[in-house]
Amino acid sequence: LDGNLLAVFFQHLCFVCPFPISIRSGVSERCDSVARLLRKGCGEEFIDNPRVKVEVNASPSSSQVAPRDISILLRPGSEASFLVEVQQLEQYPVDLYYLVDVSASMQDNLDRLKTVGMTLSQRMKEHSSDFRVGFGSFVDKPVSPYINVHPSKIINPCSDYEVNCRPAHGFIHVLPVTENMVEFKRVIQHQRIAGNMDTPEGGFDAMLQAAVCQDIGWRPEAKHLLLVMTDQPSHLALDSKLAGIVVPHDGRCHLVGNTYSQSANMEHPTIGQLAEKLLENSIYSIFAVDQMQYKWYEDLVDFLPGTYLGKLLPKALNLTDLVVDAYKVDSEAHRFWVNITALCPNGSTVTGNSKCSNVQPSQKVQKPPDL
Ligand SMILES: [Ca+2]
Repeated sequence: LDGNLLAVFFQHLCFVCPFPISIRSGVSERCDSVARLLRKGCGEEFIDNPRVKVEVNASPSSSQVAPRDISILLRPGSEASFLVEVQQLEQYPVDLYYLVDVSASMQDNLDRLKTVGMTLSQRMKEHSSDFRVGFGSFVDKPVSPYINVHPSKIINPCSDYEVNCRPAHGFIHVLPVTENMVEFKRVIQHQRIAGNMDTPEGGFDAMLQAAVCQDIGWRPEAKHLLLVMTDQPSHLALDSKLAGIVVPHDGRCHLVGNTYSQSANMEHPTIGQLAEKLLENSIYSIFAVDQMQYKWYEDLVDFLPGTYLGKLLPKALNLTDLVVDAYKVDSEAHRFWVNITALCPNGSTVTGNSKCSNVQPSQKVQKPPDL
């Protein structure tokens, strides 16, 4: 849908026998067709037969799509339909948060961002008259073995290369989402690279904070774009055991001042945890990644809803086109066939026609997808 992220939760259902059928067939085979369960010895009265169910979260929505959450219990091969109201807000608000890996190898990209950041903002204003930007940076967990803990290296991790760079950090929220482009430009100009030891960086830690923290300044009615710029894969949950960090991530915001305070205490979030928080907060992630790491992110995006992946050319030459393309793309539902019929304000209801023309900002369009 060409508005905010609509979260539709699907769950496949099967017939279930409530107890293990036989030691030989194993617990996993309790989920099967009726005929097979009977053959395996499960009494008909015990077989659980769940029905297709559509649950709509009716809480009011101030965004362009209502309702925001729909849960569907669906059997393989079955159908369900529901009604979605789409209303174009007059100013089509968009929030774009730059989440930038500022580790040493990103120097070229960071330099480019200093010039391309404003161009990108101007291009986005062609699509939204109410466009705001924010900025945050990340590197990695600031503990050994991810950083060199020699006292001289903690202050300047790049001293061996006679380059002055700053200490590593998990996530620093630098600029809340704002319409003040002068401030945005000033903030980017002041960014400096930081040093750390190992190749993967702490991208997931930073993404989760950017998704859940109120201080980021996401507006409820806006489309939320989280632009992640990096040239390395992210550390995964459990990686940080190497540093003696064994507390699982709790999925919450931990900003003290503008810095992620639990970087050295909590593990990286799991991919599932991150996906849940992105969905909960209606956030579209855009991965702008170096070509060398493209494959790693290609494998990842299937697990993160509403994610767009783009190859970042050297020195971020194509950053503007990449973000504008990502903005235009609608995310897809995998493994489900969705049929959308738009009920237009002019009364047209042609089956399969998903678009209405000449819709005014105050008018609502209803889209009932048959699944
Ligand atoms: Ca690292």
